[in-house]
Amino acid sequence: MMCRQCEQTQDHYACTTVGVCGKTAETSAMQDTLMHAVKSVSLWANAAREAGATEEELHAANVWTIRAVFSTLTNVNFSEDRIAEYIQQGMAIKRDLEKLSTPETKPVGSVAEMDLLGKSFEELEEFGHTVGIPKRQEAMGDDDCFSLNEIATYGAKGACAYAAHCYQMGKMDPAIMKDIHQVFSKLASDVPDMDGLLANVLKVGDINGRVLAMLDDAHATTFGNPEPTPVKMTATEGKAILVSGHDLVDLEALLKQTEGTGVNVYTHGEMLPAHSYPGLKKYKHLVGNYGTAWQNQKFEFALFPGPIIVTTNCVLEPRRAYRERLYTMNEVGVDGVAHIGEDRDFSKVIEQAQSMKGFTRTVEPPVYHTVGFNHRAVLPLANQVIEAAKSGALSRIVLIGGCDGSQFDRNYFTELAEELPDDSLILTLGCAKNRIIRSPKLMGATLSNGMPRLLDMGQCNDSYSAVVVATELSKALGCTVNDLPLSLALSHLEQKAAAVLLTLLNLGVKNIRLGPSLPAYVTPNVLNVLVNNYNLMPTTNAQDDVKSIMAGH
Ligand code: SF4
Ligand code: SF3
Repeated sequence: MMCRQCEQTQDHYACTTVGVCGKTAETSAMQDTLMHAVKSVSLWANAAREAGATEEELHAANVWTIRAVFSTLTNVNFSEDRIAEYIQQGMAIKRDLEKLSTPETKPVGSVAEMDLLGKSFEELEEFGHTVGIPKRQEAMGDDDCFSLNEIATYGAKGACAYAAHCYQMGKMDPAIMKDIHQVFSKLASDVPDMDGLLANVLKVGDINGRVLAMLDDAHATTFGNPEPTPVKMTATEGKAILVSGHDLVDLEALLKQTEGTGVNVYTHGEMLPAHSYPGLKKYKHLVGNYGTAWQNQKFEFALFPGPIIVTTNCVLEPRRAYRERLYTMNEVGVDGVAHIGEDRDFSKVIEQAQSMKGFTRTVEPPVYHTVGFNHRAVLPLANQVIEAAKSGALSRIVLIGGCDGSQFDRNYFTELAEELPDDSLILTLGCAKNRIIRSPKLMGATLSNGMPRLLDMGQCNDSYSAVVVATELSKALGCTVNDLPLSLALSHLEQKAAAVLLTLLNLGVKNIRLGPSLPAYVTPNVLNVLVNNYNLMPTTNAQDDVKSIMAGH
């Protein structure tokens, strides 16, 4: 196996025997086959479009693409069976697409011609070894071009995951799907076309920006505009179900089904911002948040006194202590763990919650954390922010966003937040916030004008908020985003963060700090391009980086 798609990869090189995430070599090979199938389906989807196929005819291919790709993200699907199922579905879809294309639009080459329909499990896995990183890199014959191919692949994975979230709310943009299929078609080629591959990387950034805008709109349309809301971070006596992941639609379905059952619902990890949506917080039994970020779930889930539902990333191979009360949904999969289907029938989960003790006492005094500083809530404060900056009450805005993880050096981001002067404003996004919001130094901190210093903008899915705020502030101040008193520090781990980074780069945003280490798939030459064109900076240490940030760098 060779997988290096995430930041926590072994020795910052690649996972070669078993994933640091727990992915086996067998599942990794199966995922390599699946990604090859995605490229094949993409080639045929392009051909069908060129031949005049309607969006209705392409619908199955569109939905399959985003879901199949989402299943290959870090910490999403460890089930080889489920990955094999996606491959078979893809191969059947490919055959349908072949019928929609014409001899003139028909793609050629081994990726287009791959056909694994009906192949055995072993054959599917075996095929993966022939299309893994080493083979493809060798075929391309140019490490820098292959690095660009990988950057676009991982960014496109993140964009597909966000598109899958949109689709949960019934939103899908045919123009975006066309672009996604074009990106994967380009990635199917092993021609070392440096300029074309670089353009493909930026195209992924553009696509992801559009997907994030659609997701932001879909959330607000479905659940109302997020608003600052204090969330109880401590337990309430009673039966309980915990929901993790990013998918608000699943949470809503659970809230509807648990209403009146006496079972309380808690959010975990990236579900925390759910409390800020009027359409969700209206449920009184959505009582609070439990736990921290994904990497602590083996301890936190074991101690939770009720069943746990993981709607999307991140899931870890469960301990025996909670395996029987863990449920996956959507693209998430772990062998031997119950999976809730598309009907979102939670009756078994509710039954199990009712049979368990739940929390036996309410923690007093309760602790609260305020969420909901989406761009819709922050922009009305823009004048206050600008006034504060002009009067000297606000020295700098620092956005700290992205993923959390188990490595100790991820404390860098908390230290960075703590080291920043008291007159700076900190915006957070993604599960990286989980360490920061518990910092005694930052809890409840305010600027001299009374504004909270820590504004929680939401999930990584809400990254569009940061783009809107930066763009609107730059308009109000008559400068570019790069001239704002704004610094960005991105804590990356998985492919959604890679997609957000590409979106920022595509928008021309410079001076981003990236850590805790650089991706293993970026070669020194490609890194030079990113440094020269975007002044992308690896994180160093919090003290030095704060000095540099406060000096405007
Ligand atoms: Fe390793 Fe990350 Fe790949 Fe898992 S997803 S196998 S941790 S590189
Ligand atoms: Fe976190 Fe998995 Fe990336 Fe949504 S939940 S940010 S790591």
